[in-house]
Amino acid sequence: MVWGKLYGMKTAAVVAEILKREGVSFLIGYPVNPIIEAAAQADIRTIIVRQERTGLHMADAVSRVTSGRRIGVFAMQHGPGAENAFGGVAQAFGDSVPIVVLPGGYPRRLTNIPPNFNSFLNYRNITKWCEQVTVAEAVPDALRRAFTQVKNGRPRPVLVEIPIDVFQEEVSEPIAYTPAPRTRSGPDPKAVAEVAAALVVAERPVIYAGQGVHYAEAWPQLRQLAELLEAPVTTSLEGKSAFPETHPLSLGSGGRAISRPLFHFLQQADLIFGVGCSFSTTNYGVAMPKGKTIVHSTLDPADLNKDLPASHALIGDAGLTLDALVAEVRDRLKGQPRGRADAVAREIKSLKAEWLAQWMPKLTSADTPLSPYRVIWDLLHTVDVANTIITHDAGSPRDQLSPFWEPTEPLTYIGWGKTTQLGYGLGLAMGAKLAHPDKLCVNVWGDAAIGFTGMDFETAVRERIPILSVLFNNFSMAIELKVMKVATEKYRSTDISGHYADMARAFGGWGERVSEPGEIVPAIKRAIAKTREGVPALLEFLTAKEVEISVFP
Ligand SMILES: Cc1ncc(C[n+]2csc(CCOP(=O)(O)OP(=O)(O)O)c2C)c(N)n1
Ligand SMILES: [Mg+2]
Repeated sequence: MVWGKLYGMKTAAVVAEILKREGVSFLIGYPVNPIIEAAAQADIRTIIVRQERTGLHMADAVSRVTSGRRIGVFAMQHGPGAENAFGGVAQAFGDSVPIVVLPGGYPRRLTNIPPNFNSFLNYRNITKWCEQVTVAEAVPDALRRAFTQVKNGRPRPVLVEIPIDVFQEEVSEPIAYTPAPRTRSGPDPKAVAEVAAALVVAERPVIYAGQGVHYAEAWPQLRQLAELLEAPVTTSLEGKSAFPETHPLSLGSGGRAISRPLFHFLQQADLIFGVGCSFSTTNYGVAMPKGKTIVHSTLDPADLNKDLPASHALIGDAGLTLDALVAEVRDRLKGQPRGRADAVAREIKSLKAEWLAQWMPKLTSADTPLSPYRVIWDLLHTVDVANTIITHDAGSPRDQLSPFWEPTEPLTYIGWGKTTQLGYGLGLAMGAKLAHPDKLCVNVWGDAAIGFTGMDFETAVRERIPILSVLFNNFSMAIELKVMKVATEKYRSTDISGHYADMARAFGGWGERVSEPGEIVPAIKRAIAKTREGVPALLEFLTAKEVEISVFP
C-alpha cells in the first residue's frame, strides 16, 4: 500500500472546499488524484473520462459556453496522466480558453529528477499561470492566484501541480479563501474618440468580431454598433454566433471556408474593425486582404501588431470597448442615419443567393454515398437552431459546416481552430451539454476524428451526457487524398474503416448507420428523441469523399 500511505485527504479536502467556494459544481478527471475523492465527499459531481484529453476538451467547453462564468476544472494523476493531458491543455491554450488544470506531481524529493514528468516545468509554455505547490499551507494561495488569473485578463489555461506527498500534509483551519474577483479594464478614452472618428469616416467598414465578444457577453453592443454604422459584420470561427447570421447585415463567419458575401465585402472594405479578436495568422481564419485600414480592439496588448499591423488600437474588454464606441459614434452621428443599411443588406442578400444557388446541388444532393453537405443542410433544417449548440471537428467537417450553419443565438456554435486536434469536438459537445442540459448539443466529425476520441462516447453514455454525434464515415482521410496520392495508390494509406453505429450501440448508446438521403431527417429525429430520453446518439452517415469547400481565390 505504498500509494495509500502517500495520499492523505486533508490537502485534497482543502482543494475541494476551495473549488466549491469558486462555484465549481462538477470536477472532470481521471484517476489517480486524491482531489477526485475529496470532491465527491464535498458533493462536487465527479465525471470520469476514458482519457485525459477528452476531459480537458469537456472542461474547455464548460468555460466557453458560459463565457467563463463557470470555469471548467480537470484533475489527473502525476506522470502518465499529466503527460497524456498535454494535448488538451495545448488545444485550450491555442484557442485561449480559461480552464483550471490540477495535476498531481511526483513526490517532492523526485519532482526535478529525470525522467519524472514535472508539470510545472513542462506546461509553462501552454498556460498563463503555472505553479507547483511545495507545502500544503501554500495551497489556498496557489489556488487564489490561479483562479484570479483564469477569471481576469486574457482567457487561458492555468495549472497548479500538487506533489502527491503534499497531500499527506495538513492545512491549518479555518481555510482563508474567498472567491477570486472578476473585473474588467476599459479602453483609453482618447483612442475611443480616434477609432469612432475612423469608423464614422469609413465608406465601406466591415466589423470582425472574435471570441472576446463572447467572453464579454457583448452581443447587444456589437449589434448596436453595427446598426448605428450600418456596417456588415463577420466573425472569426471562435467568435461565430456573436452576431445572428440571419441578420440582414451578417456576412457569415470567417474560417477556412467562407461565404461569397464575406469574401466580397472584405475585398471591397476600406476599414476592417476587429473587436475581441487576435488577428492571428492561421489556416483556419479568414485572411484580411492587404491595403485595408485595420482597427484592432483586443484585451491583450500581446496581440497588437503581432500578425497584422493596426492603424488604430484599443486595449480592453470588448464589452466596455463597444459600450464606449457606441456612445461616441452615436454622438458623432447626431441621430442621422448613414442611409446605407438597405443597400448593404441588398448586396449581401443577392451575393448570398448567388453563392447558395451554386452550392444547392451539394446541399440538396440525392446522391449515395451521401453528400456531407446534404446532411448538414438537413440537420440545419431539422433541429431548433436557437436551442442547439453545435461544433465541428478538425478536417473537412469544419470547412463543410462553418459557412452554412447560421447561428441565431450567442454561444450556440463552438468554433475553434488555431490548433486543431482531431477528436476535439466530442468532448466539446459533452462539456456544452453538462453546462446546458436543456440544449441539443451536437458534434460533427469525420471517421479519422472518431479514431482519436471515440472511446469517450462510452463516457457520454455512462455519465448520462446525452449528446448527438454526427459522424461522416467516408472510410477515408479524404482531406489528405490530394497530398498522399502515391501513399494511397501504393499502400492505401488514407483508407480507414470501422462500423461506428455498432460501436455506439456496444457502448449502450443509440447508434444508426444511414446511407439513404431520404433517411437523413427521420434518423436525426429519432436520434434527438433518444437524447431527450437521456441516451447519447451517434448517427453514422456513409458519405462521399468530398473535398470541395467554399474558398475564394
Ligand atoms: C491530432 C491530429 N493529427 C493530425 C491532424 C491532421 N488532419 C487534419 S484533418 C485529417 C484527416 C481528416 O479525416 P476525416 O476526419 O475522416 O475527414 P474527411 O476529410 O475524410 O472528411 C488529418 C490527418 C489533426 N488535425 N489532428
Ligand atoms: Mg473521413
